Amino acid sequence: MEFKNIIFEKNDKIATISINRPKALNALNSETLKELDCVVDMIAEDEGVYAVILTGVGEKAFVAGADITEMKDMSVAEGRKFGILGNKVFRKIDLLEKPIIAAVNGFALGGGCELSMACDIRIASTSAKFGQPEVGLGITPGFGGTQRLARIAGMAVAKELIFTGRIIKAEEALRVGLVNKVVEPDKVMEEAVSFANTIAAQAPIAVKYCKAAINRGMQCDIETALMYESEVFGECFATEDQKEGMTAFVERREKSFKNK
Ligand code: DAK
Repeated sequence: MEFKNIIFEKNDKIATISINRPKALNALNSETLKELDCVVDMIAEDEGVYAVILTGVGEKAFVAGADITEMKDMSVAEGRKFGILGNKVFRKIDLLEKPIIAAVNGFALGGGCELSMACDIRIASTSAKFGQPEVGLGITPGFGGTQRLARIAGMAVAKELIFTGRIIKAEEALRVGLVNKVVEPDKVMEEAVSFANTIAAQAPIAVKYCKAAINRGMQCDIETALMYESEVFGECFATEDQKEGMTAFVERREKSFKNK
């Protein structure tokens, strides 16, 4: 399938999505959001994809936010439509039953920071910058920023960054727990691929259940969360990969998972 604003690549078990509007610092317009929506559906249905990487084309930006040029003159109805579309796509990434790694190669501002936070893991370049500058534009973060930043980095950090709109460098993002690892700019993709390959070597159904258990568990009380954990733990025993993983251990041989 041909896309205008994104590049989709598949290499063995790893799918890579690159937002491709470098002249606008990869800002998210409606067209890009629709393409993202479509590519996430494609990836969800592809049993051969075990892990996903999301990045931005160029050396300057991951995503510099929602497209301000497009949003500037939106009516209330258009703004609502845009917001619904964005939230739908971001939630789809949240619920994607495959791990997704954001390779943050530059600015991740507003909707860009929010997009990175919808991913499971963030690898940042030393030149990456994160922030939620929406209040300076007269709006609130609208693609989950108030909720995901607080859940990832804690309420105090979320309030500080969102109330002030302050943009932070990768090192600070690492210190507050917003990113998992910081590497030199030319190593971001390499590191993301290495993470993705390590994850893709595990039993994919188990990884899928872990993502669901962590995400769902963070939204409910510990008793319910632990019950859900027990449920997915039990479900693993219905998979061929559980038999393979444990048999390979006992037989002291290499395991070969089949996503079954
Ligand atoms: N939208 C559109 N174009 C953008 C853009 C953006 N967010 N960010 C940058 N660009 C464009 C610039 O207009 C410029 O285009 P030309 O003038 O060359 O045509 C080009 O990218 C290069 O940018 P600069 O010339 O500004 O580059 P600098 O190095 O000087 O500055 C910068 C880089 C990232 C500091 C600066 O571009 C900047 O401050 N950009 C805006 C960052 C920002 O405020 N991002 C947050 C956007 S607000 C909603 C849900 C969510 C949202 C909204 C609604 N609903 C529920 C309805 C989300 C809102 C946001 O994300």
